[in-house]
Amino acid sequence: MPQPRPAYEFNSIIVRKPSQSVVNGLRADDRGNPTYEGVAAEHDAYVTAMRDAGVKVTVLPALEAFPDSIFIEDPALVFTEGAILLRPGAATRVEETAEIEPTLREMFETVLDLPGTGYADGGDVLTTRESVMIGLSARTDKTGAQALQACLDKFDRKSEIVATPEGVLHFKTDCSLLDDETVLSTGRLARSGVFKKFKQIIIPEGEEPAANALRVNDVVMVGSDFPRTIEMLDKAGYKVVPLKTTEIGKIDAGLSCMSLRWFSDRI
Ligand code: CIR
Repeated sequence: MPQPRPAYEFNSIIVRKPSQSVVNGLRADDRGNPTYEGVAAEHDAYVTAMRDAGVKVTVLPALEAFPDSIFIEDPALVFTEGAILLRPGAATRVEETAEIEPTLREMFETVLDLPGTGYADGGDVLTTRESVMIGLSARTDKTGAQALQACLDKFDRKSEIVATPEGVLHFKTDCSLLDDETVLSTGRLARSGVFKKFKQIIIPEGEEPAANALRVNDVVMVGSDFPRTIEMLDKAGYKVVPLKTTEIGKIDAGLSCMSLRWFSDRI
């Protein structure tokens, strides 16, 4: 049987430009507004890094009515097999799904709707080679997670529902995939035992927001504000690309949030 493609191999991503309203993005604790210029610069550098990593980037226009719409990972999920339209768990973000839908219908042959009435955010979904892990959080409820499992069944993707530590926005706020056998995780998430089947690299204490890193093809993108994590991954043999996340960090976002990533067999 042919080996499945590594879960971090991508040739396509979709991003959405930040709106001026991004300064009003949702956040759990107020550490001051990000600046529009700062977010835009971080977004531009991200797009460049993606192109350098060998990915075709589709850039969608900003949506002023949706301050958090730059975080395009949350209203949908994408795979080689097709796309899934989700129902974000924050009231101000629910309609972002309708905004992304026409693009996904154009780019994917199969587009599924999350059935039922539950909620699920893409930030709670970690796609690994063996299964799709769905974290329950304040944004993803059990009904939504189970509805998502029904969609994933249609793509023949195994899935499992797991827990997100209390007070953590999304499952992937605290972890990322480094390769098919290895995850980068905060200590608090690793202690829950969800990554028993993986090698685990634990984030140094105090650098927890670095856990939302992003492996894309040969490189691992990591927030540049986290030198100890960068050094640790570098020593472990990963090719690290540091990217500034200071401004998006003020509205609880990290590197995975800014793209929908998949391997398209149509290009
Ligand atoms: C929100 O609270 O929805 C945004 N301010 C941050 C979303 C981050 N997205 C992600 O982790 N996938």
